[in-house]
Amino acid sequence: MPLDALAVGNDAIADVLDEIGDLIELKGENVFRAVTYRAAARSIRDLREPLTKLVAEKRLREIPRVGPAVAEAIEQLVTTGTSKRYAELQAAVPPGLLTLLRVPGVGPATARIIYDNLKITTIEELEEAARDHRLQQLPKIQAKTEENILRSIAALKQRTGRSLLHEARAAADEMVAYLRERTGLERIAIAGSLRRYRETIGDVDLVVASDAAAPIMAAFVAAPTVERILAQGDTKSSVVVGRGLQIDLRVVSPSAYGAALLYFTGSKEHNVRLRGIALRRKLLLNEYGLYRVGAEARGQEIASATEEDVYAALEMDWIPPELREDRGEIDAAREHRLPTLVRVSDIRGDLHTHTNWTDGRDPLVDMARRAKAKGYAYLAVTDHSPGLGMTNGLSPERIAARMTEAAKLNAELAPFRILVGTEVDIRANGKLDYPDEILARFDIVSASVHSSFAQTREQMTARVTGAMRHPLVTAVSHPTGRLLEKREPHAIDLDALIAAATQTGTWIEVNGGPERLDLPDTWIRKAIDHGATLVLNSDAHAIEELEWMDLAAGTARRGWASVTPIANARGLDAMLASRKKRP
Ligand code: DGT
Ligand code: CA
Ligand code: CA
Ligand code: ZN
Repeated sequence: MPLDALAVGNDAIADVLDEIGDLIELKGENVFRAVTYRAAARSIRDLREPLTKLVAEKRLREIPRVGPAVAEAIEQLVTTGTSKRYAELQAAVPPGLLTLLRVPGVGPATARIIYDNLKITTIEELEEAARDHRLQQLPKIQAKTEENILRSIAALKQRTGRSLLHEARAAADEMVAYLRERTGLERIAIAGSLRRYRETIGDVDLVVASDAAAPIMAAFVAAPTVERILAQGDTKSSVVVGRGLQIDLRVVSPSAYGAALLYFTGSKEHNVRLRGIALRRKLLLNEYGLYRVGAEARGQEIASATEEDVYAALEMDWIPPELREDRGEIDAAREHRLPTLVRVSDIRGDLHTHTNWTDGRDPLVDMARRAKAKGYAYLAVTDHSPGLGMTNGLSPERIAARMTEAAKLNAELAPFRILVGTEVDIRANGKLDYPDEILARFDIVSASVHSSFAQTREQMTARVTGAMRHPLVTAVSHPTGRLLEKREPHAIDLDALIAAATQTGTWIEVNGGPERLDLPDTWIRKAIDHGATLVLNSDAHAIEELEWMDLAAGTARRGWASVTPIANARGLDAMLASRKKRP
């Protein structure tokens, strides 16, 4: 498919060059030529100027690793949307081969072998062949490769095309910053599922208040991150930025900003219910405002400037976006009994983090300094136990060294406190990966499952609740094991897990890792209703990932959480005192 020539960005061109590289290899041409195209693609991703500009100024050869052939292809791609070389390759290579390449673990050579021998061109056929062990009978394909292919296909099937929250947030923030700088807009807000902190995002919705829409529309579609324009109108446009993420932008008059924000924040179910309530009062609610209907009323406007105005006119309290899912929030708002939701600024410390001693990137000193700079009172470092699959898990000697390191840093950073904890593996048989005398040395023991996910619901429930009954276990981490867009939650009885939490005083984690967001929101609400204590964690493996606490807080807010049930919304002493009683 030719690219939309006027709208192509550098990343889109780089993607095509990578694809040309793949096609060259699939066709069986000299691998060196494929390498040339891929090297050029890398250079282009690092460019600080648009290719369209370089083409116009005939400066393509200034790009590192771009020779005459590649420059010609780029010029054709930028001006016509395709290139001669690209078209020839596409004609020469069966289209199914590229499909096979989409499966991680299948490179061009493997794809060739599979296609030549089995004539496979779809992922379904590939899966069937792998199940029947027909792949490992082929030359140069091992049983291990076949297993990897099956696992990759399972992961591909989990993908819905929705984006993870942090990716959508980064793209939205970048666009908002750009529009603020470039245009004279009055107000701009992120609306839609992103404002509601839904766990995955279909597309990003932006609402702008301005009386002059045209320059904002023009700036939006010309933003540097834009790869493709889907629609461009007078007050509404849609674009695609990196990784296929769509951004919708609407410009509304400042007087209707509140009504528009309310409408485009959704959810649709929340909107439908609000509209029903309005209608019963002979009022019409839409994205422009709240109006009186009926012959004599003549569409008289009641409210529209702010969300608060609209909710107030419907005789309810303003509803935080995270609650707008039609899960009882409207009745609660009418009866003035919405919870005061926890804010990320209420969190006093992070109790699940990793360093470069196991699978993290940064040393403890950097993690601690960043945590202190964020305003935290404490940070627990919870590197892994040595168990199955854990690279470099901490031995007793290294735990002792870590205690010494932490004591030294604590002297320097006081009153900030580093707590030495562990993320201890719950083995398949339910046993913890450290003996009790070692567990007893840690301030925080977080237990979690990292293996044998395929156990039955009964086995998994017994395994996890058994660990929770251990007197030295402070918390259970990422309880469902789901990886959004990648892996289903494992089978586990969460009602039983919540019951075990309340009986034993074990905390349940709300993990803010953007792939996890685990415990999920609806279960958070149940856990709170049953009196369980939660702990909000980032599970950071690098200093900047400490910011993922925001996602944990957003998820907890979607679960109607106030500060009350949250262990790490408490100061150091109160938090430590609220741990399960130790023997
Ligand atoms: P997403 O994009 O799938 O993650 O979820 P949303 O909630 O961002 O949905 P989106 O982008 O289709 O629409 C944004 C908001 O616009 C949505 O939350 C509510 C409002 N909206 C969209 N379509 C309708 C509709 O047919 N009826 C009503 N009442 N509201 C709608
Ligand atoms: Ca959306
Ligand atoms: Ca949308
Ligand atoms: Zn972890």
